[in-house]
Order: sequence, then structure tokens, then C-alpha cells
Amino acid sequence: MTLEQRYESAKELYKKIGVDTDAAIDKLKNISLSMHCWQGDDVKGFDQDGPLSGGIQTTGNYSGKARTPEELMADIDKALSLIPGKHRINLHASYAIFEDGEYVDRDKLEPKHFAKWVEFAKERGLGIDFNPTFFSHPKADNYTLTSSDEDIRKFWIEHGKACIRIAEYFANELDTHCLLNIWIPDGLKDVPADRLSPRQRYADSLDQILSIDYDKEKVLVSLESKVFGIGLESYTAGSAEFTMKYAASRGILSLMDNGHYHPTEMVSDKLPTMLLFDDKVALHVTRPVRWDSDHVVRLDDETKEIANEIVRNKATDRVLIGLDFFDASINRVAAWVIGMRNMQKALLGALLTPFEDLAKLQNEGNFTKLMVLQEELKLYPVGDVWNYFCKTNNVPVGEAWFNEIVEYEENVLSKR
Ligand code: RNT
Ligand code: ZN
Repeated sequence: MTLEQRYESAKELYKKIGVDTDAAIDKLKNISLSMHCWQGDDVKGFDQDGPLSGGIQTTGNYSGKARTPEELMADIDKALSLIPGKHRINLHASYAIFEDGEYVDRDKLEPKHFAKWVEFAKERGLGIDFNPTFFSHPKADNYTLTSSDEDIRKFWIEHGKACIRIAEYFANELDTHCLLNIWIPDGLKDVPADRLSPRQRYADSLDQILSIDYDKEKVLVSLESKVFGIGLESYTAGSAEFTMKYAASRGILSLMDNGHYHPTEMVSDKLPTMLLFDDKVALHVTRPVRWDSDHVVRLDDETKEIANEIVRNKATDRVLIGLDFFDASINRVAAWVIGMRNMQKALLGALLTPFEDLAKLQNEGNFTKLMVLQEELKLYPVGDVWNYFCKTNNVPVGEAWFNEIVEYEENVLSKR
């Protein structure tokens, strides 16, 4: 059977349960994911040469990591050429590109330091999302926006403001919104004596950052929560409650990273609540293995359930889906492709599910039939639809994309 015949036969099967595969494919094509640039170079960036700090960690030392903007851009290009659909890239402030030996510190960053990225995005029709970088910097050794040292705190407030201006520049240049996500690592290794003051300072710092004039339609600011970081196990200023309350009270977005909750808490379960009260919610889809380890996103139960919640709540344009992982133990370009394609497969699986019928069974209390269908649907031929989607979007079908990675590793990555 050809791939097209397989698709036709899958289409018939889905039709019998009231699912239109053509419509699902159309919808999937229009869901843009934000691909995080930092998978390509182990969250290193270009503006400093120190170690990765902030309680996050990449593990592994696979060869070929990007060392320059040109290398990172080439790797992003390679990855995107193997991922169906049109996507966005997600940059950190530490990926500023200085020209002719110029250097400014993070509080003085300007749009021009990201002009190369805009050029890159324009040529490819990509949107850009952005993040201030409150880590991997000498002034971030202790605290940033919660610091009791007013000079340090001021430095980071200025960094936040500079990033809003850069985000607005991205939005204006690329004619699409820019999600500006704020995450700080600030916390304590051991039992705090004062949990409140750092949070008061954090709220004040954020208020100062957000006080600058910016176009709120174009720049969507979000705040990301966290439970703990390495060396910061006992207290995180930007806890779930802090970020959610702050975001709600100031009219900005919450960003949920599914590595940032206690192990049995599920972001999939939180999503409908967020959608009930907020117009938009942002996600960092990742895979925590025993801790916030940022493993590559797999097509696992939670990824699928996150996709289910996005789709069955008809929120594909209200949930801003970004990926966030950094694995240095495997080919980094492959890691991007695996994670992005898996998120798309999860969304496709959701788009091929007759959720209204299932919800009806739940409402009628017919839990036996509900379970039967939920389980049977797992073996429906989603793969045939996925392969057709890949082919019609001009990217390699099935595992064939990996051949291109092998070739790229041989010709490009291994020479670095
Ligand atoms: C850290 C947060 C944050 C970072 C990136 C690099 O735990 O998840 O989003 O991973 O900003
Ligand atoms: Zn994150």
C-alpha cells in the first residue's frame, strides 16, 4: 500500500467515529510551536563565557554544539527543515549578537543587538519569542529581581525593561506578537528566615519593569513559576502561587512549565482551569525525569494529555506552546526534531479524537463505554495520518528524517 492509500484507509476508519482527518491536518498545519534556541548550545548564549547558573543544568557532552550565531542558525535551519509546518523561534537575551567587538551588559541591550535574528526570522517567515536572561551572569550569582542589594536589583530591572523594548521590536518587524517570558532562579538552598521580603521585592521589580510603555497587543508578557532549582531546593520566590497571583492581578499571562510542579501534579489538569479564567496561557512543554531535568519531549502520556486539553477546550489559539528542554547527551539537532515532532504528534492525536462523544459518555455516566473507547482509540492509525501530513508538508516521513541528521553530523557537526 502506498502512503496515500494508507491515508485513505485511515480516513475511512476515522470517518466511522465522526472524525474528519482532512480537517485535523488543516488545523495541525496552523499550530505554530515556539522552538527554543537554547537546545542548540546547552543554554550557553553568546554574551558571556561563564558556566550555566540559576539552578538549571544540561548533562552530557555530545560533540558538535553550536558555538557561534552562524552555527546555531544553521542548526536551527536543519531542525526546522525536518519539522512539518510553520513555527516560531524562542530566544534568550543572552543570545545577543554583538558586531565589531562591541559589547554591552544586559541592562543596556538594544534592538540592534538582535538585528541578525530579525533578518534570520524574516527570511524564513518565523515569529520570535523572547526571554530576559536572569542567570549565567556575574550579577546573578545570588539573587536578581529579589535582591536586597538595590544596585543589583536595579541592574536586573533595567534588563527586564530592555527586553520588553526588544520584544516590541521583534513584534513590529515580524508582524506577529512576541511572547516575553520572565523566569528568575531566585531562591534558597536552605530553610528561609523570611519568605515574604524576597517576594515583595520581586513584585515591586516586576511592577517597575512593566511600568514602561509598550504595546500590550504585540508584546505578551508571561511569568513562569518554579518549585526548586539545583542548590535552591528549599525556597523559590517565584512559586506557582506567586506567579499566578501576580499575573492575574497585573493582567499578564502565566507560563506553566510541566517540569516545575511536584511530581504528581499535572499541567494537563491545570490547563482547563487557567483557560476558564485567562484569555491566554503559555506553556513550556518539557519532560521532567524524577526532577526538573529537561529531557527531550517524548510522545508520553502527559504530553498527549496536555495536547488533549488544548484541543478539546478549543484553545489552540489561546495556548502559546513553547518547548523547553536541553539535552547535551544526544545529537542536539535531533533532540529538537524529536521534541517538536512529538508535540505535533500529540496534537494530531488530540485532533483525531471525538471528544464531544467522549464527553457525552462522561456526562451520561457511561464510564464503561468511555473507557472502552479511550483505550481502543489508542490503536487507531494516527501514524498513517501523521505520515501523510509530513509528506504533504514536504518533510521526511517516519524515521527517514534521521538520515539527514546523520549526514549533517558527518559533514557539519563533527567538524566543529
Ligand atoms: C528554568 C526554566 C526556564 C529555562 C529557560 C532557559 O527552569 O524552565 O524556562 O529553562 O528560560
Ligand atoms: Zn521553562
